[in-house]
Amino acid sequence: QVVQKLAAKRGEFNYDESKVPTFQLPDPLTMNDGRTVSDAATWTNTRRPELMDLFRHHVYGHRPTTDYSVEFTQVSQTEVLGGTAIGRELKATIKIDDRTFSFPFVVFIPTGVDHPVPAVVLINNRYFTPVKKVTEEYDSFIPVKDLIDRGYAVASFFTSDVDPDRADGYAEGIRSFFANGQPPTDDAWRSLSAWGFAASKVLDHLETLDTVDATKVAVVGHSRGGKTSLWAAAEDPRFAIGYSNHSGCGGAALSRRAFGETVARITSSFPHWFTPNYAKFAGRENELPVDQHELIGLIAPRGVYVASADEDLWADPRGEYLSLVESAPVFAVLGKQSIGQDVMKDPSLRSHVNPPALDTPLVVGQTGYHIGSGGHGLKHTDWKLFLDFADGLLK
Ligand code: GTR
Repeated sequence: QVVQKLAAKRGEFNYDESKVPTFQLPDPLTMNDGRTVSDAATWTNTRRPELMDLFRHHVYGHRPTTDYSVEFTQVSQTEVLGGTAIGRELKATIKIDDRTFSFPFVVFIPTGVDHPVPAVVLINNRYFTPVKKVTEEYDSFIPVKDLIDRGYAVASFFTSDVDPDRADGYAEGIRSFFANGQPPTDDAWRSLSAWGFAASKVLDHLETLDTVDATKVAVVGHSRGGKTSLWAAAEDPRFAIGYSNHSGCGGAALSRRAFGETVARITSSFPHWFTPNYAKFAGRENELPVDQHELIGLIAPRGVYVASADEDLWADPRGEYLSLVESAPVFAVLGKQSIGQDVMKDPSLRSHVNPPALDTPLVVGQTGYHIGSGGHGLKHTDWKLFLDFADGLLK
C-alpha cells in the first residue's frame, strides 16, 4: 500500500475522485440487438447467456468443453476444535482419457448440530491449509472455528495448487492439463476462471455429503480470490451467494473508473489472470463491452455481498460499491430487492451515491455491503458481517 500511495503521488495511478474520467456504463438490460429486457425469462434465456459470453470473451476466458470425470479421495479425517468439528483432507482428481490432474482441499463439518448445514467454499490465495494448521493457529483469513461455531461447514483449497499464480506457471496447472499441454488460445480460460472451476469441483464434493446442504453454499474470496469468487458464482449457478472481499479491479470495482489499479496495470502485472482481450482495453475502459456491475448482475437473483476497506484505495472502494448499485436493474427485473433500487428509480441520486458509514453493514434484499476501516485484508469483522448476511439468506 505504501508503494501504491507513492506511485499515486507520482501520478502513475489515480487516487483523486475529481480525476475519475467521465464514462457511460453499459446497461445490463440492453441486449446485443438493442432491445431492452423487461421480464425474467428474457434475462435468463437471452441476456444472461449473452453477457456470460461477453465476459468470457473479453475478461476471464472460456472454460474448456472437453469431457472429464472427477473423483474425490479422502486422505485423512480428524476430530478437531475440541470435538466440535470433523476435519478432512481430500484430493480431487480430474480424469481425461488416461491422464489425471489432482489438487488437495480441506473440509470441516460441525458436529453436534442438526444436519445438513450451510457451507462456505473459501478460495485461498495465500497458502495451503492443512487441517492442523487452520484449526490450531487462529487466522482471520480462514477462521474455521468461527465458522463452525456459527453452524457452517467450511471447505477450502489453495489457488496455486490448481493453477500456479505466476505468469510462467501455465505448464504445471489445470489449464495446461485440459489443453493436453498446448498453449492457451486467446479465448481460453485464465487463472481466475480456473480457480473458480476448482471451487465448483469442491461444491461437487459437498453435494455428495448428507451433512451439508449443497443448495446453501457461499463462495468466498479475498482480493484475487474475490475476483475469482464473483466469477465462480457467475459461472456456477449452484452457488447461493458470492462474497467478494476487497476484490477491486477485475472483481467488484468498475473498470471504467480507472481508480487505483487499472486494466493497464493489472493485465501487465498479472497476465495469467485475464484473457489477452482484456488488456486491449487498457486506457480505453469506456469501450469495454461489459463492466463489473454486470458481473454482479450475473449472480442475481442469488445473494451477493461486497466488502471494501477505506484505506484500500488500490481496490477502489467507491467503485466496488457503485457496481452493486448499478446491478440493481437486474435484481429488479428478477423481482428481487437489492441495494441501489432507490437510485434506479431516481437517477438524479446517482451523482451522490456514496458507500455507507464505516463498519456499518447495508443489507437490502439479496445484496449486502460494508466498508471496513483499515487496509487490505480479510478480517474478523468482514467475516462477521458477511455471516450475518448469509444467516439471513441461508438459515
Ligand atoms: C495485488 C493486485 C490486486 C489484488 C491483490 C491481492 O497485487 O494488484 O489486484 O488482487 O494483489 O490479491 O492481494
